Amino acid sequence: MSYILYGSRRSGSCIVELALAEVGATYEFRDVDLRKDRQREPEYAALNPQRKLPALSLPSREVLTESAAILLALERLHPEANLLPAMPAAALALRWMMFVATEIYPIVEINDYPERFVENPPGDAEIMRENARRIWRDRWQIVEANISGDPYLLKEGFSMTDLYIAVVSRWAQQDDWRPVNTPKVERLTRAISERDACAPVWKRHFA
Ligand SMILES: N[C@@H](CCC(=O)N[C@@H](CS)C(=O)NCC(=O)O)C(=O)O
Repeated sequence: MSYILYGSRRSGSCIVELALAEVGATYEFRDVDLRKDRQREPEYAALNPQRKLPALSLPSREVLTESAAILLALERLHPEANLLPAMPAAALALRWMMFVATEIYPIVEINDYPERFVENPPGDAEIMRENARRIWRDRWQIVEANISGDPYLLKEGFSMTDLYIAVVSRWAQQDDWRPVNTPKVERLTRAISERDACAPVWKRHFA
């Protein structure tokens, strides 16, 4: 049996889909349309009580959630795919994947659903969203300053952290800001979008 990925266009499921493509796994994609709030429905909540994407059902039918945990699991399940380099470079890759997963990714909920975080929407929600975007930009500049490779994060070459950076960097409506302020992130993202395994997936999500 193959993997089953629950996802939606341009969302965190794209990170997992890119990793599945990199390891050469077959998978079935089940669309849970975020634009129609399908992740809130009971059927999906039974898979992920947090009602967020992505979720990945493993061939063993264990269901995993949390994008970073899913990538770590895929790395362990498919060691031949080299999603991580050898130590000590792997430690750096993990450091920056967890930075994006824990310090940047959560901000997208404030950007996309600011009304969840304020008592008086819509006025307060807009202020909340603007603050979220400012913090978002500050944190991406930290990532930018720590990209030591070219085009990838590490000078040792590609790692799964590059998939994570490429997808999350597309969010929060920063299309004008990004190229000017984070050119290394842009170069890395372009390289991911052009990798043989990733290109078809990237096109489906971001073309
Ligand atoms: N910590 C989770 C965050 C997942 C997450 O925020 N997913 C977003 C899509 S990119 C989502 O499903 N949002 C819907 C919602 O908040 O209602 C992970 O890394 O997988």
